[in-house]
Amino acid sequence: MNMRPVSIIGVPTDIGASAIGARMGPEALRVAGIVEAIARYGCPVSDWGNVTGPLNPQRGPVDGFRHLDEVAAWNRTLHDAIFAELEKGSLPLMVGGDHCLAIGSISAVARHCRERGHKLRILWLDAHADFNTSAITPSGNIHGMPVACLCGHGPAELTGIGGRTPVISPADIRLIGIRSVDEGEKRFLLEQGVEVFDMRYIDEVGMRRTLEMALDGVDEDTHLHVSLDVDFLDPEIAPGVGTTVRGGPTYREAQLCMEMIADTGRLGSLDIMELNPALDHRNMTAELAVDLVESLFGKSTLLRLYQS
Ligand code: EXY
Ligand code: MN
Ligand code: MN
Ligand code: MN
Repeated sequence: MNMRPVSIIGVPTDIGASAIGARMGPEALRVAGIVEAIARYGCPVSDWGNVTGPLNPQRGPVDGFRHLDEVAAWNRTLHDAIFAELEKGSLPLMVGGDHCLAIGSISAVARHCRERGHKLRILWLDAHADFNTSAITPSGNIHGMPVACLCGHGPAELTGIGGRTPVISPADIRLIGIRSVDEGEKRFLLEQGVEVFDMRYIDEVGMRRTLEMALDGVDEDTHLHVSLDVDFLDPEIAPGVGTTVRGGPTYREAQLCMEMIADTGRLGSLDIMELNPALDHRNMTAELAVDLVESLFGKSTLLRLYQS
């Protein structure tokens, strides 16, 4: 179970998306009780409020990118905020906000790992691969590009945050739950050798085997970063997101995924992204995300103790 103090950092922006609303995600997660849920499992937790950045100008793409300057500004701020938390020995929990912001959080995590000699493993839980570039994107939306940017494919403003390009190698990341990938993106993923556990794979071998594979090699020197895009979840249980795709993990599959991550004891940082309260029903998606966070922070471990 995690014993590090958890630091919540809200990032109220939808700067990397074309649909607006994810800017309200941090507040919806607070209303759903994210702070209390973590505290319940014995973790010290502080909510540091929200970082700030440029407003969303709602412009169209320029040279294949929507809002590049603004996206870069938010991510630089985030890198600094999250890096400072890691240096204090805290476990940063970024609540978004759209998924382009994982460029900033993971740049900070990768720098921390580099400087402290930790191995890095990223689990990217998403319906999408987020591996587009300006040359192949169908939308110009940078929330469809963060994994590519982190692997060094993107504009210098986004690929070098934290002082080194590429920030990560494809070998550091596992994509899980994927079921919507653009044609050019598919080819690029294959070419770069990114390991993808798509829904077909999960259907065939189950969530348990999938997580065993995705966590293979994680040891006591590993910093485990989880980047949860809530569109990972089936839209029937998680409608509050702008980019729903049918056929995602069920409630129990998602819980098992979180429980197996908790069992490693290596969770070092976490992003919860893309929640769009304007599309939600009675905050149910935020409440589900909080439920999953409880499992990540040891809910099932406690149940097992009671049972034995
Ligand atoms: N692949 C599509 C695009 O690049 O426009 C959709 C990306 C949606 C990204 C969502 C948040 O994960
Ligand atoms: Mn560390
Ligand atoms: Mn995503
Ligand atoms: Mn997604």
